Amino acid sequence: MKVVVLTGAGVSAESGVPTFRDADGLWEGHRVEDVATPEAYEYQPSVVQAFYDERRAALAGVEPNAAHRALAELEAALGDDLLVVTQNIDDLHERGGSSRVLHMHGELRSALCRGCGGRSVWTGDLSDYPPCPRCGVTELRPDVVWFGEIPYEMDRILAALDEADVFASIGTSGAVYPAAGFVQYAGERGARTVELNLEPSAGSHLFDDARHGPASVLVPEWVA
Ligand code: BJW
Repeated sequence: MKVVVLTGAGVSAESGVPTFRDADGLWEGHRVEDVATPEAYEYQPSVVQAFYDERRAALAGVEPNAAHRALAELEAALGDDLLVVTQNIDDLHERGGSSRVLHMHGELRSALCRGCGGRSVWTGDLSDYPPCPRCGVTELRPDVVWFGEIPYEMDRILAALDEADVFASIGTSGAVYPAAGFVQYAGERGARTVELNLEPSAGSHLFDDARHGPASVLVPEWVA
C-alpha cells in the first residue's frame, strides 16, 4: 500500500512551533500572504532575515511530538511505500525518526544563494550572513519558498501522488496552493483521502474521511 502524507504547521503546533493562520500566528498581526514574499525580502531584508533567524534559533528548544513519531513508525512499517511531503521548514519529522521527507517549502537549516542558486547548510547566526560556500558571494537568503516562487520537488511529489493508494493531509489549513490541490489530484487518481486536522480545513469536503482533533492524538490513532 503506497501512502503519501502531506503535513502543515498543525503537526508541529504541539511541539511549540506557532502556526501561520491561527490566532497566535507567526507574523504577529501581518497576513502571511503579505510578508512571505520575495518583494517583502527586497524591501526589508533585515526584518525578514531576523524573523527566520529567530525561528531557526527556536528549533533548538522544541522536540518532535507524538504525531511526528507516529509517522516515523509508519515509515518503519511501510518503508519506501511511505512518503512524507511537508510544507514545514522545521526539522521535526527528521528528528522524530522519518527519513523519507520532502520539504516542499524549503528548510530553516538550509541556505539559498541568490547569486548561483546553490543550496548549502545554513551556518550563519543572527545577522551574520556568511558568503556562499559554492560561489563565494555574500548573497545567501533563507532557503524557503515564498508566494510566487515554485515549491521544491514538485515532480517527485506528483509522481508519488499518481501512485498513491492513500493520501493523508495532516495539520494544514488548505489555504495555500499547490499543496491545497493535492487532495483533488490524488483523489482523481484513485487514492483514498483522509484529513487529520484540528478543525475542518478549507477543502475538508473534498476528503473521503475527515477527522478533527489534535494531531498528537489523531495521527497515532490513524497509524495504529
Ligand atoms: C492543528 C493543530 C494541532 C493547529 N493538531 N491540527 C489564487 C488561487 C490559487 C492559487 C493562487 C492564487 N493566487 C496565488 C496563488 C498561488 C499561491 C497561493 O496559494 N496563494 C494563496 C494565498 C491563494 N501559491 C504560491 O505562490 C506557491 N507557489 C506557486 O503556486 O507556484 C506556482 C507553481 C506551483 C507548482 C508548480 C509550478 C508552478 C508558493 C507558496 C509558498 C508558501 N510559503 C509559506 C512560507 C514558507 C516559509 C515559512 O515557513 O516562513 O509556506 S506561506 C505559509 O503557508 C507556509 C506554509 O507552509 C503554508 C501553509 O500553511 P499551513 O501549514 O497550512 O499552516 P496554517 O497556519 O495555515 O494552518 C495550520 C492548520 O493546522 C490549521 O488548519 C489549524 O486548525 C491546524 N492545527 N493546531 C492538528 N494541534
